[in-house]
Parts: sequence; C-alpha cells; structure tokens
Amino acid sequence: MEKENHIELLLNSTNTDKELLSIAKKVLNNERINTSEGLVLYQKGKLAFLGMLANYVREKKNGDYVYFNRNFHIEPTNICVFDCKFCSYSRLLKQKEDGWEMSEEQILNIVRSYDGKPVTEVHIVGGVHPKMGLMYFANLIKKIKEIRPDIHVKAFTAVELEYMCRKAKVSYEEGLRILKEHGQDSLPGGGAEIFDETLRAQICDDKATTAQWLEIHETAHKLGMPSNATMLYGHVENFEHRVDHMNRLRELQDKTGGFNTFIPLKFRNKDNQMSHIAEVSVIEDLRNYAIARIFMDNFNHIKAYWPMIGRTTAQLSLSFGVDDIDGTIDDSTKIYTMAGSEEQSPKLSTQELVELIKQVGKHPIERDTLYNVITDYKDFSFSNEKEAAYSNR
Ligand code: V47
Ligand code: SF4
Repeated sequence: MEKENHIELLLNSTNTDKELLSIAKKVLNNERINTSEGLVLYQKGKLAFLGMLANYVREKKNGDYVYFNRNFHIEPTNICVFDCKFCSYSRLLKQKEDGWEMSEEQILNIVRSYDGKPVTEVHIVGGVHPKMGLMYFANLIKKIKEIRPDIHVKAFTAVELEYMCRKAKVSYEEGLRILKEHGQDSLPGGGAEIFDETLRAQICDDKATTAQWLEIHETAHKLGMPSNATMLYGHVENFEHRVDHMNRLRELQDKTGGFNTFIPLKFRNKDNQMSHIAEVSVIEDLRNYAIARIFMDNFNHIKAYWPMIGRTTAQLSLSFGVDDIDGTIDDSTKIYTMAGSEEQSPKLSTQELVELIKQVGKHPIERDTLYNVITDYKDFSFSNEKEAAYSNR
C-alpha cells in the first residue's frame, strides 16, 4: 500500500497527462487496460513514467527476481524455403553453398557434448528445410531424449510446425501429438513477427499466417505443451500494430493460459532485405518492454533476449518490466549474430550472468523452462572450487 501511495505521489508531482494518470490508476487498481489505453502509452508515455508503472507490475508479479536458465541451442540448418524480408540468416535452396545442414549424428554429438553438465533445456529451431520432415524431427527428439532423458526439449516455431504438418498431411493436433509422444515438451515463441495481416504480407508473405500461428499455439496448449510468444518490432509497424499484436496474444492467453513468457524482439538491420530501415533506439526498446509488461497482464513473464540487445540494455530492461534474461546460451546461435546483434559470440557463464543481475540490485534465480526454481543465487558464493567449476558450465 505504501508503495502504491508513493507511486501516486510521483505521478501527481510530475504534471502527468490526464489520460496517462487515469491509465496509471487503473494499473494500480489491478484493472486491465484496453487497446486504446495501450496506444496512449505508446503515444504519450515518457520513459520514466512507463518504467515506474512497469516496475510496479513487475514487482507485484515477480518481486525482484530475475530468472535465467541453462540452455543450449541447436540450429539444424539455415536452409529455408521461405523468404522473410527481415531475415539475415536463411539461405534458399538455390544459395545452398552458403548454408549449413547438420547431419543427425552432428546434432546428437552436440547433445552428447553436454554430458554431465547441468543444462536443463535444449532449444531447437532453424530454417524450414524441405527434406527435414515431421518424422525425421520426431525421431531426432526421441534420440535426444535417449541420450539425455532429463532435458526439456523446446523446439520448432509455429512456422516450422505448419510446414512439417502440411508436408506430412496431418492436422496440427496430430503432428503435435506425434512430436509430444517422441519427447518434445514445449514450443518457442518465434515466427509470430507481427500479426497484422497487411504488414505480414509485406515482410513475410509466404510463411504461416497469423491465424495458423495462433491455431498451432492454441492446439499445443490444449495438448499440454506450453509455449512462448514473440513480437518483432521496430521495422515497418506502427504503435497500433504492436498493441494489436499483444492484444491477440492476451486474448489467446485468456483462453488457454499456455504461454510462459512474452519476448519482444528488436528488428536488427544487418544484411537483410530491410537493411534500409533504421533500427529503433534503446529508449524505444525500454519503452516497449515497459508497455508490454503493463499491457500483458496475463503473462507471468517478460523476457529480454540478451544476445540480441546486449548485456547493458538487458540490465537496464530489468527496471522496465523484464524479469527474465533467457539463459547462459552456451551455443552457436546465428539468427541474431548474422542480423547484426550486439553480442557477436553470445556466451556467458553462470557467474557472469549472476553478476550482471546483482549489479542492478536484483535477485538472480536459475529456473527450469517452466519457471520452477533450480538455484537461488542471492547469497550464493562462487568462491569454492566446486561452485566455480559449476559456474563455468
Ligand atoms: O521469428 C529473425 C526473429 C525469431 C531477425 O521462445 C529477427 O524462448 C530481429 O523466436 N532482427 C526466432 N529478429 C527466434 C525466437 C526466440 C529467440 C529467443 C528465445 C525464444 C524463446 C525465441 O527471430 C524469428 C524472428 O522474429 N528474427 N531475423 C532480425 N533481423
Ligand atoms: Fe526462414 Fe525463419 Fe528466416 Fe523466415 S525467419 S526466412 S522462416 S529462417
């Protein structure tokens, strides 16, 4: 209560605009804001105001916790039948010489290389390769689980799944059921881009539609497979498109409750067909995180993907609604490095990640994919040898 009064005082003392003030009051009263109010936040909300309100919501939901996990990524191929204009990573079949295509054995060897290491999740996504079909991936997951039965397999965007199911001539439900039976646990949030159909046709017209993306996630949730959701922002969209995107996700979350986290993804402009579009500023990134936290009231977590925005902005984002900074990402993620992300070799030890979080006065928590607490690092000391060895993994 004391905190709420404090916020109200601050709101009043800064000559806050009347519309913003009424939105803030709603948020403080735990009322949902509507899409027009979401738009007002984008149009008029200054960084400090949005940060204060988002931090209020964040602390109510997650206190001062900052979650991360120990994961590794596998990108089986960057050969892709689609041609998204923002993508710096995919190679069409005709440019195969620039692409890569891992063999099953190479993929399984990556999994084997984590033997004995305390990773809890493998994140598998890549280009949409016409020869890697549903049963190929189902059997691959089965083999991964034979090597590492304890690992959580978060795999395949709705875009990859739509293509796999279409080629295999099965419904989304059937396809997802097969993958689940072979060991897939959840879905990542990629492929959502921006849901507005007109814009989607401009930037990624040949892949899964908005309706298909939403249907695949809804079906996964129905089958007990949770998922994440993303939004690609900072390109040709305007504020209304962002609010519309978040609103469609909020509506689906009301229906299923199956989303774990929302991940805004900043458009990076290196080496793609949209390179002429300037990237938005860090201030806009922080405003966007904050508005996402305020608007997405039924999402428990907002994630900043640090390899993409860099560690300093990731640290800042923790005061603007974000409570999750993904993982140690001991991997070779190329989708962002090829698009010009801040981090050209995204790798942080657990100790480094914990220090980043502590530097901004927050409380580091290692989680599993479903946000169960694995280790509380608040008073954890990396001083003894065993712990130091553990931290470098
Ligand atoms: O859908 C592609 C994005 C996504 C660019 O679920 C780009 O935990 C910016 O979704 N600039 C795939 N973004 C990655 C993804 C993801 C990442 C981390 C964690 C999770 C999770 C999911 O990457 C694509 C697309 O929106 N992307 N190119 C670019 N130039
Ligand atoms: Fe293919 Fe994904 Fe790149 Fe689109 S974003 S071209 S679907 S790899």
